[in-house]
Amino acid sequence: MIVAPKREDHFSFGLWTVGWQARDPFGDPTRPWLDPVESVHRLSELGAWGVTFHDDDLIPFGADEAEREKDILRFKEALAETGMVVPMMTTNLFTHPVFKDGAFTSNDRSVRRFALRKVVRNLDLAAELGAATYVFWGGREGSESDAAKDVRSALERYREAIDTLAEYVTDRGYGIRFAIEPKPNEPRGDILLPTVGSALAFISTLEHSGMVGVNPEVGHEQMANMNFVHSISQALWQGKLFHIDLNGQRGPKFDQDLVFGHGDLLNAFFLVDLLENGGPGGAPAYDGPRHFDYKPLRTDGADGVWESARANMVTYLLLKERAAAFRADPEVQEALAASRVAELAQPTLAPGEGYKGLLADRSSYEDFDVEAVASQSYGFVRLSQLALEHAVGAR
Ligand code: GLT
Ligand code: MN
Ligand code: MN
Repeated sequence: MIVAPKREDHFSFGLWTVGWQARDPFGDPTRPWLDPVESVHRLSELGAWGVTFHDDDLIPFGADEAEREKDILRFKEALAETGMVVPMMTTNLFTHPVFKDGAFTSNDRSVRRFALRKVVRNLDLAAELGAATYVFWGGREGSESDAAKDVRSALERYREAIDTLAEYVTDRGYGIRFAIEPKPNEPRGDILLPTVGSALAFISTLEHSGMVGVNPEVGHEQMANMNFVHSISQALWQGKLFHIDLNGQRGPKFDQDLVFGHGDLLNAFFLVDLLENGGPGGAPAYDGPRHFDYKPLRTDGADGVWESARANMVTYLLLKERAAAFRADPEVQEALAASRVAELAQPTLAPGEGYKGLLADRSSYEDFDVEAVASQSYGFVRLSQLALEHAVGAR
């Protein structure tokens, strides 16, 4: 049975996703401009809960104050009419040619100052609209030539930018948290903070690190050949999963931004299982928005835009249902026990033991039967197959 998305599922979409006119590096747009007001209404009708956007998605770059006010007002009316919320906002620091060498890390200092001002302006709007999270995707922060970018200085300028903006938000009492979105390449040849791991390491250097987390995107991590479930697990383990961009990708190639699940389906299954059942006692491990950052296929018309929006949500819900069935199956529970998956949560040392107790324990080394333990089977194949059978609905 196909499940219907509801507000309580907390699904959100970027205006730039359904609104993508399908311009790519080789071809012109295949779809007309889509009014953000229409997107809010259509997404709401489909059962979504929120919309997210870059400043320029709503207000064209360079618009005067009167035009800006008008665009914001119309948008607010659509939100009020539908009850849709704005859980996240972000800044376009990549489309205009002024950002061709980056924004916070452009070699040109005046560009860096302009970028900060562009963000500050939109942060005020984010606070006004009640956005809890502000995303930083540094698509242009990077280089094509190692001769052209002093990467250590670039990281220092990145740090300076995020700390300056964090101070602004703190001083204003906005209560907004920042989420850095990693990507390995495209549009730059190499982008700074290419993976979740790099972003987490960078965040630990910040003065305001407590209010900065990550916004990992399925496809971006997979472009770097990373296992998204591992990346998300580490972000959760460090308490840094502030937001998530769900979509699909088929291996390390250009950023496909497919519908969620239309890439690595099994990894999507385990991701949903982690988000929904990976918390203490099987509770959700993540309670933020289930945000889709995808592109409706360039081949499709308006029908495909709304069909793909629906597909993202339905796929998520189907996988959630499948993951619940997987967890509830006694055969799976028995297989998990046989594979000793829960045993990993048990500390390696006994309470208060320390290395001295370990050295005194002959069973840990002198009397340890290496060959017997080496010959045991962990039964991981059976467990994996059970997961697959649940994922495809065979159980
Ligand atoms: C851009 C990018 C996305 C980011 C968006 C936020 S913009 O479309 O490809 O992955 O999440 O800036
Ligand atoms: Mn992407
Ligand atoms: Mn994204």
